Amino acid sequence: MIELHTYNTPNGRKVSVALEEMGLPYTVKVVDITKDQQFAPAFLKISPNNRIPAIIDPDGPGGSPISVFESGAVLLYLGEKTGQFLPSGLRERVPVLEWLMWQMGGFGPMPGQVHHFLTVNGEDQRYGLARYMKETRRLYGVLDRRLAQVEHVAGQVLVADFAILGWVWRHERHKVDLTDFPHVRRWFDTLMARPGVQRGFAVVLA
Ligand SMILES: N[C@@H](CCC(=O)N[C@@H](CS)C(=O)NCC(=O)O)C(=O)O
Repeated sequence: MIELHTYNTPNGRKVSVALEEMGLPYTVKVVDITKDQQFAPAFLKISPNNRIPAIIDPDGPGGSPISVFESGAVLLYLGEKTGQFLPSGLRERVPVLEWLMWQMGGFGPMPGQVHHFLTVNGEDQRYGLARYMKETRRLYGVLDRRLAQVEHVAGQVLVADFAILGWVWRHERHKVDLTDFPHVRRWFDTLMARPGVQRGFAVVLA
């Protein structure tokens, strides 16, 4: 059974959602990042960047175990392994890769900075919070315009949606009102109504 090493965060939830949607059996190994468990030598062996999530698949390629870190790599690995939520044709795969990389490079790091600066006080907070809230809203605008044209970011529901969903799930925490982004709201409500997504958010990760 796949071991999911994770915690109750946007990046951590992407993978529990994907595993549930794919119907893959897995066990959860909680890595409590509030207690610095991400620095434990055993975890660093599978996730050298000391960040969750990571997985160990005992039944990896060729039948031998493999570990994967970085949530985007984990999602692509699981999509490739199962043939689900990741198209095989290159033309269909390109938008999945585009929107997955868009999430990994921006729509995660930027709202993550908002979460951080909300915990900072006074003058130290002002510039950082204004900068990252502005950039986060810009990214929501990009996503909203995309979702005005297509039902899901790459057409049908695919791993890129799970990656982005992990962060939109936290929109209240980074102070974004989805009524300002109606297409994101429609997409978010549709995905959150899926039984697999609901299981992925319900599994205890802390
Ligand atoms: N690019 C990484 C980012 C992972 C990441 O930032 N994880 C956070 C929780 S959401 C973490 O483990 N933080 C622990 C730390 O900062 O030491 C991924 O997508 O897997």
